[in-house]
Amino acid sequence: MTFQQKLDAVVSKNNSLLCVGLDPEFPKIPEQFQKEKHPQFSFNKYIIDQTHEFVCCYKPNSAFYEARGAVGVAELKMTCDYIHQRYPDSPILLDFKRGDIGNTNESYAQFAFEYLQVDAITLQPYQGGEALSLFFSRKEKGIFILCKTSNPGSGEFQNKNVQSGRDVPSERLYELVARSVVSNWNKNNNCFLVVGATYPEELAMVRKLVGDMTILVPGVGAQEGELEKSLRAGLNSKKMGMIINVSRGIIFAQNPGVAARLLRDEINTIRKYIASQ
Ligand code: NUP
Repeated sequence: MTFQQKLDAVVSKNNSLLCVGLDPEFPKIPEQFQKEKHPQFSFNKYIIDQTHEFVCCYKPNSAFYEARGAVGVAELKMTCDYIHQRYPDSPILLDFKRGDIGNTNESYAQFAFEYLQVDAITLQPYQGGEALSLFFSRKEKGIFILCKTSNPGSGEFQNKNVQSGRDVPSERLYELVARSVVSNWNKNNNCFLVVGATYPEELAMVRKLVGDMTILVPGVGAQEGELEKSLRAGLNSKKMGMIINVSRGIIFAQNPGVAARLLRDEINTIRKYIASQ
C-alpha cells in the first residue's frame, strides 16, 4: 500500500484532513507526564488515544525527541511502534527536513523507514533531485519537499526571482521547486509538497502549479495561519488534497480530543461551504 492510499483510506474513514503534530516540547508537557519513566511517549500515548478517530495522520517532529538525546529518540521509536500496533490505519509522517549527498541519505532513509518504519518524511530540496533520488525510489513512501515554509523570514530565499533559462520568464524559487517536483521528481507518484498556512497567496500559486497533489500545510493556530484562507487557497479540485497540521494548538489544549474533533469539524464545515459556492 502506498502512502497516498493509506492516507486516502483514513481521510475517508475519519472524514478528516487534520494531522496532529506530535511535538512534545519537554518543558511544556504537563508535570504528571514529566514525572513518568517515558515522559514524551506517555504524553504522546495520551494524545494519540484521544485523537485517533479525528485525524488523518500523525506528524512527530524529530527535533523535540533529538533534543533529549538517546532517550528522546527511544521515545520517538516507542511512539511510532505504539501507532503501528494500536492504530495501524494511521499514517506517520516524520518531520525531519533532511537531505544530503547520496550515501548519507541512505542512512537517513534507514533511520526513518527501517528503524522507525514511518510512512512519509519531510526533506529540504536544496541539494537537488539527483541527491534525493534514493528517497524517490521508495515507491510506497511519501516524500514531502519543503516548498514555501511558514516562518516569517521564509521569503529570504524562497521568494527570490530565479530564471531557469535565457528565454524563460523568471519565477520565484518556491515556484521552481513546485514545478521541479511535479515535472521531474514525481516519477513514482510519491512526492508531495510542504507549504505554510501563513502564506495563502503562495499556497494558491502552488496549487495552480501542482494540480491535485497532496500538500502538507502547517502553521494554522500557534503561527496564526488562517484556516479558511488556507482551505480556499489549498483545496484541490476534489476539495481534498491537504494535510492540515496543528501541533501546539491540539497537544497543549485543555482537552486534546475535543480540540481535534472541533477542528476536524470546522475544516469540514468550511470545505462544504467552499464546495457549495
Ligand atoms: O513550513 C513549515 N512550518 C512548520 O511549522 C514546515 C514545517 N514542517 N513546520 C512544522 O510544523 C514545525 O516544525 C512544527 O513541527 C509544526 C507546526 O507546529 P505548530 O505551529 O502547529 O505548533
